[in-house]
Amino acid sequence: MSARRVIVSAVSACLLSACHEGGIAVETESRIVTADDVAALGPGEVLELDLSEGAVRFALTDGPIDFTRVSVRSGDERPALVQDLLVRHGARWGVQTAGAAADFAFELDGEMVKAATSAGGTATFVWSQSQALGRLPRVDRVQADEAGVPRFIAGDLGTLTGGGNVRESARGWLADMAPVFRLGDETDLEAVRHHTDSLGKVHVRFRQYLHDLPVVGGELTVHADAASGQVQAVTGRVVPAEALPLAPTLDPDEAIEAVADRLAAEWASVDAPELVYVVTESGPRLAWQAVVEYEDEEGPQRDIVFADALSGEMVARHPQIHHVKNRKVYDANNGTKLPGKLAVSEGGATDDKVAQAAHDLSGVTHDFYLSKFGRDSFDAAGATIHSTVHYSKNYVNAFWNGQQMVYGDGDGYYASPFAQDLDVVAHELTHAVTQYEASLVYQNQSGALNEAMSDIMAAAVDAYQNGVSTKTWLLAETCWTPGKANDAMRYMANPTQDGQSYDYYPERYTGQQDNGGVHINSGIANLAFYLLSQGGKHPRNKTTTVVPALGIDKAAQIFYRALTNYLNSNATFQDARDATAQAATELYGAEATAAVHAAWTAVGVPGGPDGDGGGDGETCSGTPFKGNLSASGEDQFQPGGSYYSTSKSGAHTGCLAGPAGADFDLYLYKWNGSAWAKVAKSEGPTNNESITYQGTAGYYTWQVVSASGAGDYTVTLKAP
Ligand code: L5W
Ligand code: ZN
Repeated sequence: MSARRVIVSAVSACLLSACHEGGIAVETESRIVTADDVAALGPGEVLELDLSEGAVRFALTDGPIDFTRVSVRSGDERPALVQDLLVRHGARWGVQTAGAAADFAFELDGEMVKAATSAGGTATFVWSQSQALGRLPRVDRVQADEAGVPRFIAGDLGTLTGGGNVRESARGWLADMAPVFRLGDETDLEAVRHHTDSLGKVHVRFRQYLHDLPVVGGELTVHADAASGQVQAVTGRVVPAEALPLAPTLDPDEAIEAVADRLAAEWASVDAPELVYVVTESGPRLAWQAVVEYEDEEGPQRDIVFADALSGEMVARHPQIHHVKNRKVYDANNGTKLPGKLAVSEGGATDDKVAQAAHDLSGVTHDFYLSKFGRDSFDAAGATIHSTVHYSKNYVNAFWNGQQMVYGDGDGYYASPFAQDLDVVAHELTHAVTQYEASLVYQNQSGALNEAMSDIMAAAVDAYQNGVSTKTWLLAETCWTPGKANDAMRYMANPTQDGQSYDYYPERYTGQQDNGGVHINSGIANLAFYLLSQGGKHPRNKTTTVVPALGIDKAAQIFYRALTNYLNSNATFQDARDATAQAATELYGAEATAAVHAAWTAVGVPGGPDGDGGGDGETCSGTPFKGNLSASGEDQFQPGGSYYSTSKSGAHTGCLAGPAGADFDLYLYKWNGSAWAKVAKSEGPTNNESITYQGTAGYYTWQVVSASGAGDYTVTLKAP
């Protein structure tokens, strides 16, 4: 840096009041900094200027100055990067360095810096933040929170690259920008929604996770021009990991009980407390979160409460007043005019059992979506749920008409009133959710997926309300054929049981009826969902794939995520395979993804890893291993009494051909780190068995067992 004696003219270049003396131009000593001074710094070094020793003049005579490498302070104040000061105060000071000519110069003095750094919301950025900001083409405005994390940046912030997927491109852009927000590897940003507005701007919203915990209130939205991809702003609040606790010290139930007791003498909590970070007015906290319901003088309340996981203090309460259900049920009085006469609305009740059921069961479905997916009503924005009962005469149907649900009373033989069946209500309300999300066209494969989503969520709502049982997998068993016990309208565990539905993709219906088979090909996806939830093989042995059970909760999360993020209006079954696999990977990792692929392969949908699915690839091919079991109860391991290892995920197939008349069974084991765990079995009452198992990398071995009989066998094995 050079210190030179310069004449500062009061009119031309003097930006600082200190160089005025009664309006007369005076001679002032000022240090001059140029680009060469910054270029002379060592790697990572910052030029530090103490302005209490006098003002500094920055001149562009040697070219543009990298202001991210120059800091100024006045005496004991914290240093501030000049880049940061210019971004936030340059416009007010009349200093615009971008594109300025070589004769451009400006001065900073201690008073200016003191005023700038003490102004509210102007926490100084750390070096890595400023560096990342400095990489952006043009920053017009930055607002930061008290901790110095930006919550509003506008300007020309670069371009979204990466082709068609705007969420992925925005995510990539944010990954580059992570240092601006002081985010590191502990943070994950999940794209939750995007939309393009009438001005052609696309807004992509992200939710923050920190140490794999949700950050309530941690959100960023990237705003870009949809056509050019130019990022124009990024807004929201995120929480850096710095200095936040990692683990709770308080018991979740006790912590929630203590805060709920302060709200009301009587309360009920929905679901188990969840560990989260929550953004509060006094900064982020690690907290136990729970939904608590109680009543006070204003009526029923539903709050999300947050108890500090270390101190127990109630650090936040998010009233869900706008989340309180809003339902209206109308009576068509056996006519077809909609919506009919209002029969019951929120907070009320009616003697009409069918109208009351429509009210109650739409409430259960609403609560399911809110508690399982955080979704507030079918539009995810608290829309009122309208239903009409007693529609038409002897009407054996129910539907969502794009705006409301409509229920017939049935004819007493095929069906009793549809509104009294939770499956039907959940099915219809899910049509509304689908309309607002993937908008699956109600025809052919996309229509079958639309129907399947409704049946699948009906099963999940049934399980939410009643627990999982064989009834979970029956659709509309409550209203269907009231005179006949134990039957149902559809059977998700074995779709062809209704005499109409299909359960195997290569055999799907391709005619014109039923909008291209929407209610009958849905069986294919219904069965995939059932197998993913409960595990097992195709009920009619159309394939040999053994699907591992994930449980209905995880399976439902996967399908919901696919519906809301990855399916589009003309999706096919293969698209559903990809969408659910993607959702599974993101939610639960490789084993769940393999289970999803196995489920689609089991129902014959093509497009799996290693080309499996589609009815091909399940034939036995591979290496034959021979053996002999000399009596019932004997067993042998293959290959060759030993085991094998794979480094890849994929299909393991084994086909056993035993001696005629014998009953041999086949098992597959995987080493779980300390023992051999049985992962698949085929125990038919015959000499032949086959298994296809989708597995991750690891050690495997096959076991052949004689249940009865003796003799030579061949087992043909294939591994990824
Ligand atoms: C009612 C229960 C399910 C409606 N709608 C349906 O799309 C339903 C048939 C009868 O699949
Ligand atoms: Zn339907």
